[in-house]
Amino acid sequence: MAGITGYAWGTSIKECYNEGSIETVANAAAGIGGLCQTSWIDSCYNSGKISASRYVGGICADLYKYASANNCYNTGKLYIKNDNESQDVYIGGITALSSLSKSDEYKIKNCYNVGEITKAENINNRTVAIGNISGKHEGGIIENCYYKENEIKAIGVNNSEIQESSIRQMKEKDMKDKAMIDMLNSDSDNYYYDAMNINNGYPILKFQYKIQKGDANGDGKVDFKDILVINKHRLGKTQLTGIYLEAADVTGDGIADFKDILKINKYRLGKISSL
Ligand SMILES: [Ca+2]
Ligand SMILES: [Ca+2]
Repeated sequence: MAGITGYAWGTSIKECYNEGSIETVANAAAGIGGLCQTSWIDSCYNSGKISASRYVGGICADLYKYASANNCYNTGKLYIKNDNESQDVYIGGITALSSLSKSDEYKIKNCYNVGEITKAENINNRTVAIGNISGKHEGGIIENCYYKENEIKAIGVNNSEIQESSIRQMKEKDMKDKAMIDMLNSDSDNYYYDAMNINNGYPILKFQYKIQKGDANGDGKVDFKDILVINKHRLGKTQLTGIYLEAADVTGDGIADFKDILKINKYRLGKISSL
């Protein structure tokens, strides 16, 4: 059972999210995909509470073979509820289980977990594999992933050659820092700073970013700093691109120039009420 699909095979899942609670007595539950094989999961997040009896993953329950999870994050609480002492249980901030083919295409990459992970009730003698990224990792590459510091390991049971030190534990304030965005965007630009505080200050994905006209520096406010960055752009000292250029262009003529500065200044001084 999962927020988007129970079983994914030969599928690309992109820019999907789950914000609802999924609490089931079934074996497995995940925010995005249950069993994911020969599938590419990109730019997805879960913020809902997830619970099942054996396998719980923030993004996937089982990421298997020719599969990848890139640019995904979990902020939802994850837990197992299982009274059957003969059953092993697995929880992972990104995936409960991972066993990936070793290749550049199939990796867990640029992901983070800040969701609370709680241990199973009635643990007793069974295997309980709990990890901030993967509950049990059997093989394949995990790179450039992060989690908020807690007492739980990066990988619960690690049967692969992956070094856990390659997954970084961070303090909450560092994960909310602008520098975190550059770290997650090591080879892409999928994350943005949460200027509007829609994700408690943690990095958000590109498709979540809501553009506010005039906010050319993306700090959630329209003020003199935006005029400064547009002026620098106008003079060729720095270049505004993408959503920042779009935000700067309040006149809607496709460029950011002195006319935009004048309009933002009028707005700033209360002479016009909107941009
Ligand atoms: Ca601004
Ligand atoms: Ca313009």
